[in-house]
Amino acid sequence: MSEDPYARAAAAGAAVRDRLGEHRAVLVLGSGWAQVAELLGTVRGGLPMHDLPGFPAPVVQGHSGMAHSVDVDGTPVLVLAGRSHLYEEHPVATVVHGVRAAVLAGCEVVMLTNAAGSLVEANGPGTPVLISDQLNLTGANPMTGPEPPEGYPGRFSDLTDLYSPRLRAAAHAAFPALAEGVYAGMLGGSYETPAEIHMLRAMGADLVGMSTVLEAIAARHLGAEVFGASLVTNLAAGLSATALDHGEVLATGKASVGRLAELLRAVATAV
Ligand code: 8IG
Repeated sequence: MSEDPYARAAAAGAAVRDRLGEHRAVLVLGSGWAQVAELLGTVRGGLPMHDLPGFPAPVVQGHSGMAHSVDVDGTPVLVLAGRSHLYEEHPVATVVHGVRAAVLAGCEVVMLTNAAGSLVEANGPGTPVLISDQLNLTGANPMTGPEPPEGYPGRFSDLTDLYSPRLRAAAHAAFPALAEGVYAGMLGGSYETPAEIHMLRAMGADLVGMSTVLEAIAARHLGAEVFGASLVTNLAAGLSATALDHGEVLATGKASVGRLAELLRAVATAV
């Protein structure tokens, strides 16, 4: 396998086209969004992601992320259920590999979803929040390393309007009351202290999590239109008077699955 992450992603993209066909959009499902997959549309096919070149072998035995081809109201969408994180000590090129592969396979839209903590009390557990912009506080960036090879855009991508105003408008048209916020992407490995949440609030963050920001940068670099949404599963550290009840979170998540699917369908059909 090539040392060049773009060649690796192109090879994975070719394998996706070969085995699952062509797709207009890729949807990365974060935790809390898994049950949404079956409500999106008609599943045409699927395979374990680690069958494709460049994807890491499953960490837990027999527990690999799946790539599915789903027809969403006539729009073919590649659904990636599972992702790699920096806190697992995956290199940044591995973290963004799925998104790069999908874009190089022809996906013009990248839809990123995640579970996140909320810094806004009004957006409690179970609330879907549209990502309007991001703070990449991971300390990593997919555009570091060797210059992108011949035929790819240069590294200093313009990240103004990183999250597509057009797709945000489509989401708001379908759900006028939908909350919107800035997502702070952390390296993770632990949650934050209350002091760190206080800092993030002063920096303009509304959401906090451990994914998405690197994938968004890599997708934009390759010219894709980016959409992002978080499902709030907890209020960030120091904001909740009571300790979080996990059962309650799961119940709220379950109750919102239908709305989450409707939201993604609205965006997918705007592609
Ligand atoms: I779910 O409160 C979820 N993921 N960093 N902080 C960070 N990541 C998260 C949180 C949170 N909740």
